[in-house]
Amino acid sequence: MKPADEEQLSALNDWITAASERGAIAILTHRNGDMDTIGSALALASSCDQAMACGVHLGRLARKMVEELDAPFLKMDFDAPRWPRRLGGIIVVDSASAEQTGVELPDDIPLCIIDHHSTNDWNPGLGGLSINWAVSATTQIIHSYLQRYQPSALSEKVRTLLLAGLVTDTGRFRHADEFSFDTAASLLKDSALDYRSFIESLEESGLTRSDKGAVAKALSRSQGIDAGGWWLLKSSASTQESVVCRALMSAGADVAIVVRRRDGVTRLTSRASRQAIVEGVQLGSILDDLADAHGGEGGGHDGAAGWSSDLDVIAVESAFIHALTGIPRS
Ligand SMILES: [Mn+2]
Repeated sequence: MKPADEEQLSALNDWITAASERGAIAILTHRNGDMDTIGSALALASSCDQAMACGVHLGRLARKMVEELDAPFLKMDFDAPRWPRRLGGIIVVDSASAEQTGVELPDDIPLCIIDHHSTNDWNPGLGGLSINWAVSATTQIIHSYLQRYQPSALSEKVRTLLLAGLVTDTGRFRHADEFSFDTAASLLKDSALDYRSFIESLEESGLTRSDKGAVAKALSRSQGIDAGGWWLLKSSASTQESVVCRALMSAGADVAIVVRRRDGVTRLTSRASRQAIVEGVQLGSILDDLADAHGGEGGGHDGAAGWSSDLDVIAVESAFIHALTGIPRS
């Protein structure tokens, strides 16, 4: 770990100590919570009596994991989030912007942001702290903190949550680097966790019959386009966009996009191959720029990013194709 990272962990420890003296700490996840955000929030909350993990919505896998581990998670109402009366601070985990939390944050409460997205729109303000590491998963930052300051919090349950965030955010270690393996090895060391059955339980697709039907239809609608130097596969889906994207990537896409229109919002989900990233595609910044130019909210990682806006499906697709076509293949 770099000395600067050590300093940030120490600042985090001071921030948490000060906040817990003022009152309760809400550890807030991003909406449609994936395993990285939910695992980070639950693991960090378990290390502090004053802290509670909370958020507006859990994704399917995270919900299943929370139920299986019987982990305490407070579901919030996005219209009227109820915060504890004496709130000492809010820690937002794995969220690239305030909008991504899906709730309005009270403006007089100190904020701490813990994130790993390459695009990040936060301004933590007075009394705030921002920790953004270029790591594969936010759970790695939480693990580094717990290891250093709260090692007794690293129970089997917490290790499982942290590992689940790491395994899913690295796409089963496909987007891993040396530090991801370091974290994984350290989580498994002296642990009773059975890695094989853990992976099996993560991989149960959990798709319902109607999800499977929707995925099959989305695949039958897919189209291939030469977008400049890039082979783009695109489709639209009513649900399970990331499953459809993964299938399109397996079918040889440099870049895959899936769009969904619901409740007046068009959501574009995108993925890029490692080779495409190396040769110049950075989806997070492409979608961040498109959101700046056309409205809505966009960003993410180089290889996986999203954009939500009120444009129609055709406009969203053409804006993306135009942007991708403009990137020369290096
Ligand atoms: Mn993440």
